[in-house]
Amino acid sequence: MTVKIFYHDHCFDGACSAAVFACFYRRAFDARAQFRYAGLMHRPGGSFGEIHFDADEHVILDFKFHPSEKVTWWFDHHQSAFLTVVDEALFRADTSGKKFFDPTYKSCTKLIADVARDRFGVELPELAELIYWADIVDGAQYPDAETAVNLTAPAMQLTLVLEGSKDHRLRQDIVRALQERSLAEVATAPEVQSAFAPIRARHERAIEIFRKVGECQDGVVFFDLTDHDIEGYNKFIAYWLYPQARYSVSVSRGTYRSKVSVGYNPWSGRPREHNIASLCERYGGGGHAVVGAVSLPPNELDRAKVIAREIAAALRN
Ligand SMILES: [Mn+2]
Repeated sequence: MTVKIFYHDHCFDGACSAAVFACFYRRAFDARAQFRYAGLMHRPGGSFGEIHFDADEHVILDFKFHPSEKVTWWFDHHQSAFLTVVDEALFRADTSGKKFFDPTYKSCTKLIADVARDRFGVELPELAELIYWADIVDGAQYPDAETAVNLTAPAMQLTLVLEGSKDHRLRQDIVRALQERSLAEVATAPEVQSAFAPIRARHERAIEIFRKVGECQDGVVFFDLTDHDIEGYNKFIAYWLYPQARYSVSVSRGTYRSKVSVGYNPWSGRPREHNIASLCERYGGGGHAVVGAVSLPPNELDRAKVIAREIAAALRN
């Protein structure tokens, strides 16, 4: 049997989903199945792009529903899994017993493992560590800021390599390795470590910049990052450096926008008393109750700074 696994690429949960499904399939259906892997990425307008169904079984994991009858297995946990009402109706009418959708799951990896155990009687105890970490990373359920920032956990290193590496062979090698080896063994492989080195260097530089510019007052830490070139930093750095801060506000300059970022520190030990989305909406931004942002054109940096200061002042009250 040839089995082609399409999975959410550049994503730790996507890679773990592919690894867990392959182990489950081997155990439940065909110990000698031949697996091929193909990463999928979200595209503007939601199209799948070019996709080739050229195996005996086609599996889509941690990614939206595809209406083709060639797709024999599907697992997803994203709220926005259906592009159209027709797709949703097709899923609801499916009687194969091989298509699963549950948006209450923090990770698709855990959904697959639970379905394997509960519906097919297949336990995968050797993958317990992988399943645990996929749930932590995809659900941002870190026990503390230290775990999210210090990057010593093998799962964190693999997450950054999978997200950042442009080498698709390396990303697929990781999917295969995760089926046979521990996270620590996979993460310490020389090819993974050499991809991780520049990512770690960028992260450490971001920490130094945050340390230099942070101003903490009345439970709000403020970062004016506009003199520095850091895009796409780890948002937990603020809470790791300033554990006493209840909120963080930062203003940064990017190529395409000036941005004000606002967040609540879940490890501050103090309750959130402000709705961050509503606060950002006052300035044309948005988000969730716990994290939000306001984006402005790149030439409105001065206005972004004023807005950031106003939001910080509002959060101090
Ligand atoms: Mn996921």
